[in-house]
Amino acid sequence: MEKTFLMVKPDGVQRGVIGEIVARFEKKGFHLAGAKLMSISKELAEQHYGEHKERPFFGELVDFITSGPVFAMVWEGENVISTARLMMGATNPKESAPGTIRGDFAVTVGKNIIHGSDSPESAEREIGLFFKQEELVEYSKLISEWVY
Ligand code: RTP
Ligand code: MG
Repeated sequence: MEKTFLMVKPDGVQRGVIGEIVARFEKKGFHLAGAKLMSISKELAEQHYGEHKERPFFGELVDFITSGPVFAMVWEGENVISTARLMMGATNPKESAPGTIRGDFAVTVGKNIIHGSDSPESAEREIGLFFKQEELVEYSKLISEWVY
């Protein structure tokens, strides 16, 4: 089953929306396969956002993502990578539709509440950066039968 890496960013943790965000993915029918509240080191932040190294906002992005605890998660389900991105909404909350997480909870691109992997390759890479294999659980077929 497909897996993705999602993370409530420091702004989402401080604003108390972890539960609301988890609830949206649970209600959708996805399964939580791992989760932890953690601090991100500068090194991990630079690796995680490595693709943006040359962008003018890189320093700000690293400072922000290391500015407080984050809630890191692995979710699984059919098409969970692209569907989670739809549920998150556009990167810039000015453009994210109401009903999406960023559309409902965020105002600016620098504080946009949630991260989600954007492809199967980044999902695999990011899950590996944040979680050890033994921190993830497998769901039984019995549970999945109520969704698929
Ligand atoms: P994320 O990686 O955090 O899930 O966000 P994303 O895929 O929707 O957007 P991405 O292009 O990967 O950008 C990563 C994060 O960088 C910040 N950003 N700031 N100041 C700016 O113009 C700007 N552009 C992007 C955002 O916080 C974005 O989530
Ligand atoms: Mg991204």
